[in-house]
Amino acid sequence: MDVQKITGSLGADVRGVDLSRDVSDDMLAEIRAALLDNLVIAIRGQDITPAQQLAFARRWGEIHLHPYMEGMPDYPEILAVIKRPGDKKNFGGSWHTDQMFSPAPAMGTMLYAKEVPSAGGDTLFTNQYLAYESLSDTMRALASQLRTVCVGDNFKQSGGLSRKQRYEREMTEMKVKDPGDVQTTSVHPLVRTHPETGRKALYIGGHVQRFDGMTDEESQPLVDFFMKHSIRPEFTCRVRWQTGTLTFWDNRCTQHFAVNDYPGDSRVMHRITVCGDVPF
Ligand code: AKG
Repeated sequence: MDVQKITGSLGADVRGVDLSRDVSDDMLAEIRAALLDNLVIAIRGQDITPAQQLAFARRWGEIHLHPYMEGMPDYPEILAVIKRPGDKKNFGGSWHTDQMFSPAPAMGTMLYAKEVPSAGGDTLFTNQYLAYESLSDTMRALASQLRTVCVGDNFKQSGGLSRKQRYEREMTEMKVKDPGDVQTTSVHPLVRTHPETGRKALYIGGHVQRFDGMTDEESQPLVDFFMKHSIRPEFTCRVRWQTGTLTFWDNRCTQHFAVNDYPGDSRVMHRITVCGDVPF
């Protein structure tokens, strides 16, 4: 397996892996090491079916079902992330970490590129260990005391419309559902400890509405500071897709952002999220 870093902060291109074949335990351990070292790995040159992607994802844990989005008809565990020329909504087009509104958010996400625009459509990632470590001692101490209230459906920011109502107007092919009884508001520590590496990371993203025990007004300037800090350019990398790239990212120590810079073009990805732990 060949691993080439994308930037000095995070991200690596991985070659020499064939996910259409059985992945041995040794190979899986190498992939895990590459993920934990680089936080985001772009496994290049794959040609896999939905069943093969699902089999690979299951090696990492249970599959997390998206409470708001319908999966593919034959593979409910796989969400087709589709953007067509007329679509207003760019799924993932703000900085976030996946399913932060869940009590046990997704550990990792794998996105497999089926169709990519002729130019653009990259995904940006940012390293949240660096975001935490680069705070002053005083700010780190403050951050360690804060807990975020994370919501799946931020009515306030969306003119009173539900996520389902908004998405139905703004997307043509992605199918939205109501979450029903699934919990979509959760409180998490602003600083979390990665359960595998033991390192501390800032845990913030677009689902954060406010800090627990504080008003919206009190929270907003601090939320804005932590968001702005967490996406400083020197913490980031950019994954450029090719058809057949499978990018796997660790949601416990990163945020990501899908860039919408391909007007008139289409982009189709197959997405699977793996369940994670309750952040601590
Ligand atoms: C997500 O799957 O959570 C996204 O944000 C999509 C990222 C992308 O399409 O590049």
